Amino acid sequence: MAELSALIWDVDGTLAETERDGHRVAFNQAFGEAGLDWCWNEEEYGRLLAVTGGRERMLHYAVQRGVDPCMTHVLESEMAQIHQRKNKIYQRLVEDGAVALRPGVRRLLREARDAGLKQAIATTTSRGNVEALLDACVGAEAGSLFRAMICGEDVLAKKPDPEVYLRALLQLGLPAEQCVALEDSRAGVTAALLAGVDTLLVPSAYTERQEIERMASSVLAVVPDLESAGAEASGSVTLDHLRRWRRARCGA
Ligand code: XBP
Ligand code: MG
Repeated sequence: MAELSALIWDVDGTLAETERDGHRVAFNQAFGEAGLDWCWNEEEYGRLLAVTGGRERMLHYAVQRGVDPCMTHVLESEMAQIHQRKNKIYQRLVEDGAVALRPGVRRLLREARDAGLKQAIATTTSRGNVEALLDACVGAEAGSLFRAMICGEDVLAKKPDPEVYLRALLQLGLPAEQCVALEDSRAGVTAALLAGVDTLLVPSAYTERQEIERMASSVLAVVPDLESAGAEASGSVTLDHLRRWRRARCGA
């Protein structure tokens, strides 16, 4: 079977729990500044996460609230402006320490680098948000970790479309069979699997139990976080675990 040569990392929910205390808070502040009476509580935001991409999420919400479809072009430019402001607010929150890397992320990033694996980022979020998160939570080391970074601006279709993964594979110069993706959401797992990349599911605070159960048979394994490889494989998630899960999956 193909050797494991690269890890492809999702960002929001996987590298860090960015949604509840980062993106959601920033959206609400931007709405307030724009004079909108929108306020997304934790529960509602969880439902809205089914729509990937912040701008797309806002448009979806506006249409849900019954905005006149004839006003869509006006709405789109207004949403784009609010979204830009939201990202600025998000980046400030991240700089101020609102989010931290999830358990085990730094360790596995380093283990993969030290073992000579390539690593990439494949995310739906905006590039400035990823850069702010890496600056605040990973620091100067980020430069030595990632060979490729595909963000929301780089694709025509966001997750669950596989485009972000296909582009990451292209930049890594590797076939899907040599890579493992790390994802927290249904949209992310779908995107990775459609690109042919084996996936480890690390559910985040917003991943619903039912969705986890539905995805469990399609992924390499489901672990609560990267410091706990699960009941059958004690300890933290290491490259050895990933290799073992890949072998088990292809029956080798
Ligand atoms: C998560 C997303 C993003 C963020 C908000 O992406 O769907 O839309 O919620 O970021 P992933 P933007 O899990 O692929 O990292 O407002 O920049 O879209
Ligand atoms: Mg995610």
